[in-house]
Amino acid sequence: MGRRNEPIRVTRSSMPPFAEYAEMIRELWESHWLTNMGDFHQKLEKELKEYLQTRNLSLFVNGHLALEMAIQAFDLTGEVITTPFTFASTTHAIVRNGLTPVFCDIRADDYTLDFEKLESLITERTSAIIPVHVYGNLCNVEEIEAIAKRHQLKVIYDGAHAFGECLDQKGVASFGDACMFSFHATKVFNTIEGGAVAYQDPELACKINGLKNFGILDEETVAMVGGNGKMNEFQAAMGLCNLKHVQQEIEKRKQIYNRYKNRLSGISGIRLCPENPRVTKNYAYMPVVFEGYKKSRDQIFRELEEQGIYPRKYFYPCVNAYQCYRDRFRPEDTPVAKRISQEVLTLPMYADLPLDVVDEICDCILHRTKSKLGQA
Ligand code: T4K
Repeated sequence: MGRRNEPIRVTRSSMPPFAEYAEMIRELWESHWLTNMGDFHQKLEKELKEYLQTRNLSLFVNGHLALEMAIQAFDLTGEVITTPFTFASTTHAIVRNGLTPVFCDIRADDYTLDFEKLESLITERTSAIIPVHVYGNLCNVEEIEAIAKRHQLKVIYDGAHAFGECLDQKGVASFGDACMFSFHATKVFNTIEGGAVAYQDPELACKINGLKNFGILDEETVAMVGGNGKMNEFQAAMGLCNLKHVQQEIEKRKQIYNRYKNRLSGISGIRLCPENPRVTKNYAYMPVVFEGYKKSRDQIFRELEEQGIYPRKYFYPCVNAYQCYRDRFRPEDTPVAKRISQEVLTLPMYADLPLDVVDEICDCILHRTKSKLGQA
């Protein structure tokens, strides 16, 4: 199989029909109101509260600042327990708040924080737990929150991958003290860049909304040392357009997922995430773990690359192996996360990915190819 003209990447942004977006942003030329919680911002916040089943939600310019400022809003101190099997953002948000991350290992089946190892990491300095619904695999919220309650800890979920998911029909935003969502271009629902934090305590509204706007409460009152985390009107307009199509996009992703599942499940050495019948999935990612398979993860990565197909090694390396954290943490302390990061490949997944390309990817994984290894 030769290299294709158009590369197939791990994902491709969902976009509304151009005319829909153009029509919506025409209003901005008329109003000249481009940012600072304008009409589109307010409308999107309202629509997302409904979609995500939450009473309290604040939009942000990106998911990272939503998490960073949510952490700030809770006035946490000392240590925060989190997972090393995630994107850089989760840990950086903790560290940039002056807090110490404590890494808990992950579960070997769904790669979420291992609640059975959680309690032994709690000290008198621990103030919160920040688990990640990684790939849209929901954490065991019941176990985590029972432990948090026993030790009076806050729980802030990194729900960057969990947009629109439900557990027993209950929106994922309803768990923990807060949940962050990412609306980055690569996510199931995007506002180009963007994010939000949903939270339970309505009293936090003033603080969270203040922090994202320099701590300004009104024209003459600056009550907090805030930053600038505001989503602009072009982003909000993109969100309003994309939200109309998101359910359809998720349906299409489901078809892709099912095709991968049909082709790759039941093969020795290939492991797909288990399906939780309680969870309504969004099919954000297609992670596959190669453990003792005839070809290694890196071999498959190279073979796909030779065909112009670019999966990603999300999340390799683990955060506790990053250069910037090397002096402080050891990946050996979280052996499951370390192993999974070396075995996992996230395959291309987006609504318009053609099924014949899915077949091509599966053929490449399942069969020997003629390419010479190591030449990619
Ligand atoms: N927590 C978790 C668990 C996260 O995964 C993330 C973000 C965050 C927090 C922080 O949320 P944000 O602040 O980002 O809202 C990408 C995304 O940039 C990042 O949002 C995401 N996680 C992470 C898992 O993936 P990269 O560095 O891998 O992106 P990049 O530029 O290599 O893009 C990947 C592929 O996506 C490209 O090969 C093609 C496609 N793509 C990319 C862009 C930028 C598009 O189709 N359109 C685009 O505009 O980080």
